[in-house]
Amino acid sequence: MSVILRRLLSGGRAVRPAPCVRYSSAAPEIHERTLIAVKPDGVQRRMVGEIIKRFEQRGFKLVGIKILQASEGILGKHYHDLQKKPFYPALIRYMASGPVVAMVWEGHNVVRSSRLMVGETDSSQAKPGTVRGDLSVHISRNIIHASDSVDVAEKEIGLWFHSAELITWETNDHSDLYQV
Ligand code: IDP
Ligand code: MG
Repeated sequence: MSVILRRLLSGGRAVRPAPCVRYSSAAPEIHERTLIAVKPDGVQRRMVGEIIKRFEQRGFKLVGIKILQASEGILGKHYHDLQKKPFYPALIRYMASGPVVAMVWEGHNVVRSSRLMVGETDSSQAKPGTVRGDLSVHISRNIIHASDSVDVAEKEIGLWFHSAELITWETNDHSDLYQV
């Protein structure tokens, strides 16, 4: 508020300006990352863009992305904990049935938030508004993977990506380029 405006509002009396409070423009540094993978059914159904859109709109930052035909070696490590499950062989066949789009997303609480965005493992139980709840119907074709804890995310990112494939980038303000 200008000094003149302050005087007017205070009936002409001189008013000591309010102490200037400086807010730091630097946002806290956020390093939490998670592995998101569009599974072969999601790629086949052309859902990659829809899924990226949701993560971008939420405000997360894409720091790694690639399309690959996952080997049985990588899938065996990725789903190591499920080896004894009856559906394990079918799961590996499904995950190897076509290309996967693997991504690393970064942001505040990204692991927890992305699990909520992805929804329940069983698509038939996944809430509307979630990726699985909106785009899939069955647990065996649930179109997306998201790491389920920060520790697991770190391991999964290390399994699917070389560190040189991950890009650390700053958020710039390009608003001057988009003024109409
Ligand atoms: P998540 O993907 O939600 O973390 P997990 O329990 O880690 O779920 O299972 C990994 C994947 O294994 C699931 O996303 C799904 O593709 C598959 N899966 C899990 N349970 C079943 C099942 O009962 N039948 C068939 N496939 C399953
Ligand atoms: Mg899991």
